[in-house]
Amino acid sequence: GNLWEYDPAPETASPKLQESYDLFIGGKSVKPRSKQYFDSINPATGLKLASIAQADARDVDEACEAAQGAYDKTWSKLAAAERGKYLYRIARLLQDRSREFAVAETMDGGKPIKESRDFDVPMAAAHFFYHAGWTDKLEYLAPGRKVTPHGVVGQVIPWNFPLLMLAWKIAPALAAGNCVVIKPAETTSITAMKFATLLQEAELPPGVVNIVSGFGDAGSAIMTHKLTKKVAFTGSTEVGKGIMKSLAATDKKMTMELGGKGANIVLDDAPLDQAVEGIVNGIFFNQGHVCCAGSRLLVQEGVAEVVVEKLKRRLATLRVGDPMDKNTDVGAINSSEQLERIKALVESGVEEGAGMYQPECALPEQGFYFKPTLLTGVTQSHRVANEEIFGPVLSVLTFRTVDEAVEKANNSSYGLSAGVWTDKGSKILKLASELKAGVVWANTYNKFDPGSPFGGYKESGFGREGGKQGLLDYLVVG
Ligand code: TXE
Repeated sequence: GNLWEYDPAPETASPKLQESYDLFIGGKSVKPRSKQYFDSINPATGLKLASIAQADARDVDEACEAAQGAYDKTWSKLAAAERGKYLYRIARLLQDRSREFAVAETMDGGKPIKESRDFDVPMAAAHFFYHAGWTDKLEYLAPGRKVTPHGVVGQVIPWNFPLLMLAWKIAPALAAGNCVVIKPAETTSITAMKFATLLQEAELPPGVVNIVSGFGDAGSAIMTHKLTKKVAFTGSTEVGKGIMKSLAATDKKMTMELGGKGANIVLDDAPLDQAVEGIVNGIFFNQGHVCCAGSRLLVQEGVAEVVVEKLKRRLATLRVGDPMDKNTDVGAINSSEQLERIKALVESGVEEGAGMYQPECALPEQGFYFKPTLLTGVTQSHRVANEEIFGPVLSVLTFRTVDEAVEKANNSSYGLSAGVWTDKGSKILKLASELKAGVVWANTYNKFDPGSPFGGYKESGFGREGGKQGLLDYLVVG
């Protein structure tokens, strides 16, 4: 029944991985000037999957020139509805190749195949479908005003939703009439480079989208290039702040989607079994590599003990291991570096006095894995109550009154997401208006739609992605 679900022919199921992937500039596969390649690792095994071209500033320059050329000569000359045709075509091709993309995404990034299959790939297609419909309706975004594209936009994305972040960035940029230079994260370039072949199949005019793989220096070259008039970044708050500094003296438009420390608030009148499912989904979805993860559980004192007991029992039933197994709930940690970060933060929690619970489960011997973890008795001064862990680790705090819940939830440098579990609509409305978070879910968690703007308060960033607001961030409103 879901429009985005689509069963492709079985022969497209193979991920068809190449030994190496080059850059995608001006509609063609291009070798990096430096001739350097780096390894993409399968986090489920720790073994190499493919070699990835390492772009430097020279390649980025070429990509920006190609984007500007395509913008001037082709893309800005097309009738708006023609742009829409390309976006629809991209959406359909993603559906046709959905198994191939899902398998490649899971092998390269470590997320459970059921998530790539049922979430990442269909949502990526959904983003192109949604934005395709906007291309010839942009005037309704700002009635009576002139709306024009920026020209070339530069985009840098992280490794937690490699294909989906690519879609979140490219679809609105193209719908608004811009051309793109984008860099995937270094641990997850494969689906981005596969997407390049999909763009060729869609016969998107050369240069409209350029995809350059590489490290932070290439990302920085995109952000600071004179031709990128608008830049969009998703990644760590630290790198985001560095980019903002480097662009302080320019007139570039910026949007930043940075870290988070989402509070999932359970009131004593909540349906507790439903809440426990939502808490588990909120923090263990994608191994907790989610900027809007519900990584802080705030539970009302009267039900804290029973909620923690229910959570422990539920954690014991999570299947942790091979991401390619259809039954796996928690897959591999994206990289050994991320695994080390998670371990260090969990150790700090225990040193600062938190209780730790992990279910008994055997982890695969090879690869990067971390058990689903509860840290109980966490207080606001603990590092694990404040810092983004970006792993399958839930910090549990308690509160007495609804006002105290709001106070604790808002006591964070971040403000991306929050969840509320209660039986009372009036409490939902009160909390939704008082929580300083870009998205507040009520009696659910991690629900997304291309029409819903997504973005943060405070150090979680600024600008919105998705919906009308997201499109406006890719346009100049005159
Ligand atoms: O992020 P980086 P990392 C958080 C999360 C994680 C931590 C570190 O807590 O543990 O950040 O992850 C590119 N100019 N998040 O080190 O470095 C980089 O190549 C331009 C939360 O992987 O921010 C990659 O493509 N670009 C976050 C992208 O930035 C630069 C998602 C993200 O990498 C750059 C990811 C530079 N100077 C991490 N340096 C979320 N909110 O979803 C690096 N990059």
